[in-house]
Amino acid sequence: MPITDKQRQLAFSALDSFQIELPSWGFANTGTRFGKFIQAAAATTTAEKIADAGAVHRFTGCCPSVAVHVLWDFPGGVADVPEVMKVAAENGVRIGAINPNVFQDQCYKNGSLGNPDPAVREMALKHILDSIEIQKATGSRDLSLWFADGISYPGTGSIRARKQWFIEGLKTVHAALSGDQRMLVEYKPFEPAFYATDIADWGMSYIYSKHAGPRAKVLVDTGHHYQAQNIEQIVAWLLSEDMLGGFHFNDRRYADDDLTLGCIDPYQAFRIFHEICYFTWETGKAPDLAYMVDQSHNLKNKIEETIQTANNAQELFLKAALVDHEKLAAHQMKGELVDAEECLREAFFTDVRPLIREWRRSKGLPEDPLAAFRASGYLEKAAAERGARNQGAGSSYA
Ligand code: RM4
Ligand code: MN
Ligand code: MN
Repeated sequence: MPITDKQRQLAFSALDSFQIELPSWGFANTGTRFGKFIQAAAATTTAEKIADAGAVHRFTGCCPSVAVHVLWDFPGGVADVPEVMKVAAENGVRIGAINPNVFQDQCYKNGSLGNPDPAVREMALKHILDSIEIQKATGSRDLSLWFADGISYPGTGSIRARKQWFIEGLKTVHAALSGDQRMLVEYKPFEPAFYATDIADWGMSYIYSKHAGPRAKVLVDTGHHYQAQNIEQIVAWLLSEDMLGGFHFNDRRYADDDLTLGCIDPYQAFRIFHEICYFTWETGKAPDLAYMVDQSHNLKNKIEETIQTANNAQELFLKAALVDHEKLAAHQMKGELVDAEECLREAFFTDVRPLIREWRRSKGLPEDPLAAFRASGYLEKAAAERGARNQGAGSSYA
């Protein structure tokens, strides 16, 4: 489809508005539960992770913030904030969502906020409240909550008691927020719990958020659904209820695979973005959402894969922004099914890459971020500096 001036304008403002946050953990040596394949250039320290995220932002121009995990990136708690902020500023990025970690320590075997032991619930709560202090000190808007809580065998816990403990805990968390801070409640159907996860789906996230208070919103991780679930319908519902806070983007084929966004099913991400763009068109205002990546880069080079992710996200968002909404709405109202569906297909199959290249040129960004990154020598330098240390990293599962 030939691009009109109006579309070019629309495309540029869509690209100007679209930013996606990178996870610090996406640059570290990660693996599957069977083992890790160590990369010489992978980041180990928080400073290295932030430097890598900064490199991605320099080449793509659409990833200005980095989500952090408190235990992994702030081992010293709030005392680490000045140093982390300094590194972020040096690398041209800011600190994004703060992710407390209440799933790794030994005490959390039977859960955190849903643990039957009040002392463990208290510990989890304290860690989350400490994380809010980090959130305040870094000026981050979102506290991103994911819980591994649940039970793995029928009868081994009270589902209703655990729900109640969660409600109490989340209310206390909410009460500690101030200013424009929000808390995002992520759901996941299974893993690591394999019988009943305490926040298993969007309905549970919604109910917990409602109990917690108005600053609590639902976080949709695209990998946290059963195969046949209609994610864009969940998105549309949450949007219409003003209960959607943001996303963890990744692609999947089987379960929570954490693959590159768009690599398996680009039409899925497009359909999600379409619901958002359609909502924006209808209401005249873009919803206030945190777009974040949550991927585990185990095989491909981590920085290259992150650049691919950012490129894919931009392309799919732009395609959704180019849907002719007026036309679509008219066809929907008249029940013109084929024409309505064709509106979506027309936009999805438009090659938006030339437009994105034009936009990049206009911003002084490289037209091809991946090629520019490869030509920069960043990877070779990182491998030389970090290689010896990474070689010594443990790679076994057990
Ligand atoms: C979960 C979920 C969370 C992430 C943890 C480590 O599957 O996606 O967002 O923080 O993994
Ligand atoms: Mn996630
Ligand atoms: Mn996940």
